[in-house]
Amino acid sequence: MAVERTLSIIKPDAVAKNVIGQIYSRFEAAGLNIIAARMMHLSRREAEAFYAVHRERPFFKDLVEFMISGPVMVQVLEGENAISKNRELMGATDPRKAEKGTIRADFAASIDANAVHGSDAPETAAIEIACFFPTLAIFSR
Ligand code: RTP
Ligand code: MG
Repeated sequence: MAVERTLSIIKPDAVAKNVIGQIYSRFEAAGLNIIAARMMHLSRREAEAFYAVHRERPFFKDLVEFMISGPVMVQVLEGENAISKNRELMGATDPRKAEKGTIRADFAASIDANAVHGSDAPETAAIEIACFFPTLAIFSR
C-alpha cells in the first residue's frame, strides 16, 4: 500500500455548523494524519480556479457561489491510500445517496452544500495541494 497525500476542504456549510472537530476526528480515527491546515475565505477567482475542471458544467456558478459564501477549512491528509480512504469517509457527492456513517450522510444537507471536498486522484491531489500550501507549510511525520 502506498502512503499518499490528499487535499481536503471542509466547506462553508460544515464550518458554519461547527463540526470541524468532528470531521477531524474521523480523519484521525481512519489513520489519516493532518499534516497542514489553514482556514480561509476563498475569493471568487480562487474558487473558480480551484473548480476550473467543472467550468462548463451547469452547476459551476452555484458551486462557486457556495464555496465563497463563508470560510472554509483546508487541510492536507497523509496516510495509506489517503485519496480513496478520504473519499470513503466523505461518502457519495449527493448526501441522499451517501452511505450511513459517512461525513456527507451525517453532516451535509444537499448536493450543493455537501460538507467536504476531497481530491479524486494522485495528479489532482498534487495540483490542489500546491494551490494552497507551499512545501514549507506541510509537516509530514
Ligand atoms: P468534490 O470535488 O467537492 O470533492 O466533490 P465530488 O468529487 O464528490 O463531486 P464533483 O463531481 O467533483 O463535483 C464537485 C462539486 O460540485 C457540486 N455538484 N453539484 N448539482 C449537481 O448535479 C452537482 N454535481 C456536483 C457538488 O457540491 C460537488 O461536491
Ligand atoms: Mg471532485
